[in-house]
Amino acid sequence: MSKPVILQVGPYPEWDQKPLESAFEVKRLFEATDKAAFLGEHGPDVRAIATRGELGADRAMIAACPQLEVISVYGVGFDAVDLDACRARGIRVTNTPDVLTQDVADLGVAMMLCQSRGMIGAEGWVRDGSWVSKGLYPLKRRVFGRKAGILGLGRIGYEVGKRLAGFDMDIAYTDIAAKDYAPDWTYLADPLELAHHSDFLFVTLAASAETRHIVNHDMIEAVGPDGMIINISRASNIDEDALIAALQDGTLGSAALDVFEGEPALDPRFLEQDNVLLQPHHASGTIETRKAMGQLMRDNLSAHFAGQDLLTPVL
Ligand code: 8YV
Repeated sequence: MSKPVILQVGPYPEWDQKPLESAFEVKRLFEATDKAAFLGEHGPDVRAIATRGELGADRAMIAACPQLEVISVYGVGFDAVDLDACRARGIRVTNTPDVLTQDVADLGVAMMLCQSRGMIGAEGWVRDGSWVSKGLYPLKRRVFGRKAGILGLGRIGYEVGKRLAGFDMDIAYTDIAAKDYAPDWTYLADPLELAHHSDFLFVTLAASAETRHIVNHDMIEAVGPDGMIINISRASNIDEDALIAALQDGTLGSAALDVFEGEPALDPRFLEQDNVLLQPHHASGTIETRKAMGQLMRDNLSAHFAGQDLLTPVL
């Protein structure tokens, strides 16, 4: 029996590539120089798309695959998949929630600690001989006991909060409603109020058209010159121009970012700022988690083609 044809949007580690290719006939879109021509040639045969969180599947890609049945996202975020186009054609969508939650939360908290304590600069201080020639490293800001805000108390936000509780932080959060699983933390319905509360504002909400630029100029100003914004969600949740301007003029103390508009080609103005920690969208990037994500991404495809229930359906 012939294998189902799938369109692979971006590369995966070798440990995913091999089993994917043994189960499916894989068309590697990411290797094509002329993507439109590639889609024109192979799209008519494609029954599934295997993609990544930040790459998704846009309307044109979906339209180029008239036999498309399912899109499997390697990642929890599915904001880059055109869900309306999928709904209109009854195309199923899956993602990889849960398996990455802990690692994403770990990196967010690590970014806060790293940036607040100036660890990147401190490393340079040792390596370039400043410790010997200039003496003590400049003093930085404490983390423990300060105020944290979590914008979006979903799975990842909750795990961030659990870690922050270990630093005796005063934790508040915003979500569409108060969460009964977070009785010790303060619920603030208004994101602006949350920003005023926060020395450290974690952006952990799932991105959508509705959340675009939810962290706007007013929110950034409210976090303030002693505050930090940590983004481990999607760049679109923050008005990046307003963020850069605030980092430049000191309206905002600092930021720690794992996601960027147009990544990996980020706005070059970020590179001129030493009050921002820049990370290459790797919050889920541990071997353990990426293996689990790859397995779940493939298991969803296999379940679909075996006529079984999808393990982690979005649509
Ligand atoms: C990426 C992510 O999928 O989970 C998400 O939504 O954006 C990430 O986990 C990962 O970087 C692999 O591309």
